[in-house]
Amino acid sequence: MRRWKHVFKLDPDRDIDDMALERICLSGTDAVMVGGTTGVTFDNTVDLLSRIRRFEVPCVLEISDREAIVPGFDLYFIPIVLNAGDPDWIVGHHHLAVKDFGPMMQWEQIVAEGYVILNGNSSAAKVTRARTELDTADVVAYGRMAERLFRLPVLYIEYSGTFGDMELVSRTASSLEGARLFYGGGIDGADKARQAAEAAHTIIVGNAIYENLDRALETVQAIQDVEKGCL
Ligand code: 1GP
Repeated sequence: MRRWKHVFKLDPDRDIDDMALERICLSGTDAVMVGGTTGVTFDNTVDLLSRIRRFEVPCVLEISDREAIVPGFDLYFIPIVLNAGDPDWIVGHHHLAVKDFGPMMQWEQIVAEGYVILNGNSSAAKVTRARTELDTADVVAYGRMAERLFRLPVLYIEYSGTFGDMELVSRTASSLEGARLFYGGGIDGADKARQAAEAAHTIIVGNAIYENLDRALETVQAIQDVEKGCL
């Protein structure tokens, strides 16, 4: 996880055919993350996991509903929404999940993510009642809280559905000393992938998979170009 540069995020509530899934899994991405905000069930999560498992790519679950926690993933990412207006998304759902599953949890497989949701129109913002009117100093402060106060290994800046402020992302990443900055939102092709990769440690590509698969796949090569320094 600490070396990932590129991740595809697949939503169990959205259809993807076998050919498209194969292209995603063989793309050279560092990992496939399974997660979504609405309509995620145990059944559609199991189904997607079993299809991804035909390939060798690391496959992780980002948990948004404790009814849809499926065994068999490589890692389990748990969002803690630092700017949620509804405290259930900071500690409430987590408390219930650990109450139910605590004795059987494999803690070494669990990665807590400090989320900051910045697109007020996204489903994630609405569900969590996120306070999205934040400037760079606010987000840098959340980053420091995530890393230094709560010792979280990941800060996830989430603009789901729209391309965000790369200056804000870059300045926040620079303020982190050890945590990784994940960026997701509106990466729809190589150009935005390059911009995001220069600002963040890891970029997440979601919606583009379903909107324009060829362009989504180009984001993998774009990251490899950034890595090689051949922009
Ligand atoms: C969503 O951050 C991811 O959780 C990716 O965002 O769907 O806008 O690519 P997009």
